[in-house]
Amino acid sequence: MAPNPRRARIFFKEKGLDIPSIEVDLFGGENLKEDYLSKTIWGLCPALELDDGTIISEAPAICSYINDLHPEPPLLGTTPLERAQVISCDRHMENSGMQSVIYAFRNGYKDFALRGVGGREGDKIIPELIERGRNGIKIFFKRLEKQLSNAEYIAGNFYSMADITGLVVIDFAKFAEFSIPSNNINTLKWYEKVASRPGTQV
Ligand SMILES: N[C@@H](CCC(=O)N[C@@H](CS)C(=O)NCC(=O)O)C(=O)O
Repeated sequence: MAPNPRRARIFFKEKGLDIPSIEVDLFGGENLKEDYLSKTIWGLCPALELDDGTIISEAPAICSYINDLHPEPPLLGTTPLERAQVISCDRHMENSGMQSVIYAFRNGYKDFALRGVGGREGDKIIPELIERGRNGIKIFFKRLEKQLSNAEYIAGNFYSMADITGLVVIDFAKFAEFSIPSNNINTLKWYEKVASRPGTQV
């Protein structure tokens, strides 16, 4: 159910690639144990391990690497401007959308009482931040609706990594009991289109 590994899985599937994966038990804290930390000191998933043992962490870095090796279909745009728009929108999906859902979900999740921040231990959850997260999700939905009133997809009139992150954020928001507001017609139309793609069924 973890959203960031899902971003990478969808990206691979959209590229038609079958990349073997190993599940890491985040709820059980496997990502904080020596085995996983010896691969990536940041303790976060996903991480892509190459045949020579090199590790690439951070979903957008993994996607960018794969996109350069397998340019078709293009998921980061086809011109420098499109690429800039995709990266910009992807970051907004993450910083404004994903971060708000994390605040709202994580700070109310008792099993993570001392895991308030991903990838490390010892930070108490802060229930007051739930409200900040919930407010952030509302603002995110409003802004996404506006963004999608200008073009068919989040970064323009082409499907991209930003749509993958947007979809993943919205599916993850269900854990914080949020769904697309019923009068956000542009977002609902967009969601139907991206959620029904064969590549997103992971
Ligand atoms: N910015 C990172 C975020 C990675 C991240 O936060 N991953 C979560 C899973 S969705 C994680 O590994 N959490 C570890 C934890 O909760 O301790 C990315 O793009 O990959």
